[in-house]
Amino acid sequence: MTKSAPFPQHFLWGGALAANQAEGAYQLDGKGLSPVDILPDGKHGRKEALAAPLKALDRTYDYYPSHESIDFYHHFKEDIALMAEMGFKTFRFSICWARIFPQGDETEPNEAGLRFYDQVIDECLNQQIEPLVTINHFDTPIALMTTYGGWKNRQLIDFYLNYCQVLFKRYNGKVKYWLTFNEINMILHIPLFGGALDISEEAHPEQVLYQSAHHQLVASALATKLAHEHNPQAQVGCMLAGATYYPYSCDPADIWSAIEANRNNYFFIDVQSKGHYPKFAERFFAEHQIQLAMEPEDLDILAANTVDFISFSYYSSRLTSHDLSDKESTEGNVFASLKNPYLKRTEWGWQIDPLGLRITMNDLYDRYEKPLFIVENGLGAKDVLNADGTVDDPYRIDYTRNHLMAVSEAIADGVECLGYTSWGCIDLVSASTGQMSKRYGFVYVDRDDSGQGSLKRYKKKSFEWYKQVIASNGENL
Ligand code: BGP
Repeated sequence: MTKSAPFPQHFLWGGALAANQAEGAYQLDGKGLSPVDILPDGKHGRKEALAAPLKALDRTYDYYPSHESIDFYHHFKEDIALMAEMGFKTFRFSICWARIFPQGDETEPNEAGLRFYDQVIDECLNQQIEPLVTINHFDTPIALMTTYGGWKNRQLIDFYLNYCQVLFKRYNGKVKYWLTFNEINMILHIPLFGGALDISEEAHPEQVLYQSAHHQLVASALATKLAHEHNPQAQVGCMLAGATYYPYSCDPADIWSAIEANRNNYFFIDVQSKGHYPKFAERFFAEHQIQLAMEPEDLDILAANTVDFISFSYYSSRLTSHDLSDKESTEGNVFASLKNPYLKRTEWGWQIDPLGLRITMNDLYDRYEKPLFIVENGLGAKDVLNADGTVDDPYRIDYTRNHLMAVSEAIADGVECLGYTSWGCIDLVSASTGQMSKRYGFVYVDRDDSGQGSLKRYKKKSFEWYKQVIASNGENL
């Protein structure tokens, strides 16, 4: 199949992992606890623990998937070599805050934690792979939740900036692309991951969530400023759990519901990209009795330090209506969506909508006119490792091909796009289920849902396919 528009010459092809779902080694070399480290898997109370994390801290579970994960901590050389073999131009990974500042609030960093990332970054550079670093991917140290209450506390801005300062200084000249917060809008939906928050006992949860979001938005703006001070060439991006909401029907009430749902998502990027709170926020805050506490300089900080590019994850479009009561919903990337009769679904009920990626890209570009970077996209599936060590995953090839076709269409539409990093390019622990059996990778990792397996890596069929896609710069999809 051929693409419909050429990908730009220096398009950053690659893949993405996150520390909390891949590294393991959860207490090694002085690391403090991260949110995932207190969570069991999906079959043993993950949802409940996410909803009331402070209670989860008092409990002991049989098995914590993140404690070993795929042990990227000890396999990173082998894994980055596999990425290089596929021809990756970039590798998106995150730094675990609790490796650098185990309690989050220390003044001096943990040298052993930094040494790990020195090696990861050097290994990328040795292989001519551009590191794309997420500073905080669902990874605010647990100690900042227990001691300070998480991001609802303004002091976290200072702790975060101290952490950023260490990274920007240490990796100056080595890392050019930074993302300040993974899926910043997720704070509203998974407060533990997004903001180290336990809102289960809060009298007015929405107030807490938006106040915490404000702190993150200020922190993100100040981090952008700091990154540019260290290196004027640095490129700092925001990161959104993207996906346009469609209206269920042409009933104007449905159209309005979709507009509101989309605004709820754009809210964050409006601030990070345009530098101010959107006008619609005023009414939303008033109607929801939300009053943001701000310092006098906050609005200036937001205005002066907007992001250089807009990155986002895309798994599926979403569907909404003014009346949800009589309609069937389906699973998705945390956000609820109605079932779209025009779309097929994955084994986990996530709807498959490549055209939705083109729509989302056009929406984001029309609204912000800044380069986009697709930093997560992929298919979670139950792969089977054959006796001869092969894995046939034509469904993943189809999914990725169709989404890349949509990217090329969006580029032809005039959208600037810096690159594409496939999510979980090497199998890792799923964020929602805490299980290994939801696999995204081009590389299979021998590990099962109970933590058994050799951790040996195997190339799937999609590995060779993606390799030739990159080698042809997207000519051969
Ligand atoms: C995004 C997260 C990722 C990743 C992905 C897939 O929201 O940024 O960390 O996990 O979703 O989700 P899951 O692992 O639940 O299939």
